[in-house]
Amino acid sequence: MYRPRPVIPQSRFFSPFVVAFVVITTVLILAMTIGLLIHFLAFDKKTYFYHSSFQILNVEYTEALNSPATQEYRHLSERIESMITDAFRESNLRSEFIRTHVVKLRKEGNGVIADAVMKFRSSKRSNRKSMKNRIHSVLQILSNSGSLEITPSNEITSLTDQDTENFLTQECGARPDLITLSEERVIGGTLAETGDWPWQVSLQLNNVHHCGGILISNLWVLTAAHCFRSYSNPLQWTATFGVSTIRPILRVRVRSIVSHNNYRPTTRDNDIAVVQLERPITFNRNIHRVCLPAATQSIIPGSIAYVTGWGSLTYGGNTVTDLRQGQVRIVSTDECNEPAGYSGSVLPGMLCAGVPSGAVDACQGDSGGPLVQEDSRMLWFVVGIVSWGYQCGLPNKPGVYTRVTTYRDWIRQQTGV
Ligand code: 4AZ
Repeated sequence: MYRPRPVIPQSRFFSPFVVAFVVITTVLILAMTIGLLIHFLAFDKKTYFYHSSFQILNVEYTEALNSPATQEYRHLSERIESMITDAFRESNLRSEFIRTHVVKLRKEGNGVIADAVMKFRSSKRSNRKSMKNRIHSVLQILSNSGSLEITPSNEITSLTDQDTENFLTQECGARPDLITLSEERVIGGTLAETGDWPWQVSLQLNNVHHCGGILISNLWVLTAAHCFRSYSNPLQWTATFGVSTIRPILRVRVRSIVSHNNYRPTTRDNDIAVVQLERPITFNRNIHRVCLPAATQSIIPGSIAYVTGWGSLTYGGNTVTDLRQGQVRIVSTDECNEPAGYSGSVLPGMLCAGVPSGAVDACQGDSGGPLVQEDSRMLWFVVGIVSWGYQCGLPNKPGVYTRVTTYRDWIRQQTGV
């Protein structure tokens, strides 16, 4: 009887060696393709900075444009920044353009000139000359778009990283990086990194940290008057810069100390002082000034602020040698003055800030240091000076700060800043 032989598939295409070869080759080719893609998409890229000026024809220069603290300055800078951004987003440079920042508004004739830094990310092999030409042609679009009459300058300068750093550190309140700060359950908050709070000063008595301070110009440090109650001789004091109080990156002697004439130790009213350094310092990435708010700026209850310092982590504890930061929220003076809080001891020249649990707070040794807030343009403003509080880190007992806006004119009278 005929029985068909079972058919054993003998196709040579399915030989295990061939299968293995095909799989390995495919994987290798895929890996190489992915590797090359990653290389060209990510590692072949470099950051480039350019500077250009923009003449604004239909805005008259006024005193309000003299300081980045005013609404006028903020508003005009934001409009210019968004016009430049829109122009690049709609151009063939959209994938290279990262961000622009107006570093200065200046007066020319009756009009305004804005200096802006522009950041791009493009291939290492790209031609910088053709890049300048491409930027130039995109910026030409600005002259006939939007409500601002802008004439872009023909001059586009490519900046080194050092040039860019100089531009940004001349302006007040710029942090080198925008790091997300986390809340932690210690009064000290979390450790700061080099350059995070470049205006933070350590005021040292015979070379030992005694109080915090806030750099407001290349010559002046803002602080609390109570720091000098027992020691008012400038010869005993130095100011240090950098995150470590024991290995500072700069130490400068103090020339003079000016405490507020009406500082009252019992009520702690007018707890503010300015310290003049012996010589002007040169700003860099890790040492530069914070912005001062306008006297009229309102500080909004509930808004986020950061306090920084080398103060103790517990009431009665030791100060620390590495700078710490804590995220808090502004507490309204009414709430702060409730019977469970400070029962009316918080005066109009003071400002409260804390967290409901109390866990993040300033403490002994933080005095004189900054409470800062970020504005819509990522510039940082000092709104408070660490002044007092009932112990540290207790619920309903937020930190109390000198309200900087109240003393804006006093600061100008004493320092010219
Ligand atoms: C102090 O004694 C001090 N919790 C500073 C700030 C606070 C309390 C005390 C705020 O220098």
